[in-house]
Amino acid sequence: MANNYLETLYAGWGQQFVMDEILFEAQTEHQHLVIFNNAQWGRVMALDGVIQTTEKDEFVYHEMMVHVPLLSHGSAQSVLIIGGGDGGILREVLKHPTVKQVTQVEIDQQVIDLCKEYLPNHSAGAYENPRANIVIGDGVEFVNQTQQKFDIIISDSTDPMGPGEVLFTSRFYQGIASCLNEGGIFVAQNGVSFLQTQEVITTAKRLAPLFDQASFYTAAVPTYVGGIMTFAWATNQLAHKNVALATLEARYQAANLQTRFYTPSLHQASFALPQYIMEAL
Ligand code: AG3
Repeated sequence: MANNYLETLYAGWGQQFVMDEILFEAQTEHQHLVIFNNAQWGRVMALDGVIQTTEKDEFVYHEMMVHVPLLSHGSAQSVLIIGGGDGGILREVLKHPTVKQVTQVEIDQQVIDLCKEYLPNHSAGAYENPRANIVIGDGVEFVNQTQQKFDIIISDSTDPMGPGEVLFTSRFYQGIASCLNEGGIFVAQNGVSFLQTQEVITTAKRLAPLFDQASFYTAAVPTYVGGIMTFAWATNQLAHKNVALATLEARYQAANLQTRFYTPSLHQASFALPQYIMEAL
């Protein structure tokens, strides 16, 4: 009989998957990692008891985390990715012809190696792209030490526990502020807002003193259960949040993007927040 995988992110409730086949399971240097096959979602990767990505719905998250900041900016040349070991963010970033150089700082080499092997469609060759520069290391140290500056910084972390915890601290956000180019944009996964409301409040409080604008946008990612996923957004260029639809459409066309979730209209709509989040902020 097949084993079941029960997500342990929340006390008292969690989604469950039938593991038709376990492709890889191990305790890496940093976290517990499992990749399995499921009839509904295809290959699934989980870290420390939390579903990170599935073949079927990864495009929702990766497109929204990449195309919203990149097309809001319009001429981003340099991008920094923190985390994102499965390669989905890197793959989407490299679709942008304006981007000359992408640096990715991932703490766990094994996540990259295993995802290349068992989730090959996530990175889809992106790690071999000459525009990509991969650093194995600590994201907090990197942003506080680098002399480089970036137009876009994307934090594709786990939830704020285990290795991901430091990627929600003021020290990390200070480093981000110091290595973001003028007019640059920072985005970060910020959990499922209905269940992780405190995370949204804490992030807003920590980003506010460092940027002229700290805000959020959302998307419903099916396997991040519990409602809408919240993405933190921070910039000193206020106009980036209100780019005209025609401009977004022109940039989308110019980049020749083929997307399955992202559209310029959805981009604009994603900044509309439910009242319970507005009140919490
Ligand atoms: N990293 C973010 C997973 C967040 C899951 N959290 C949750 N369900 N509340 C995904 C990595 C994909 N590249």
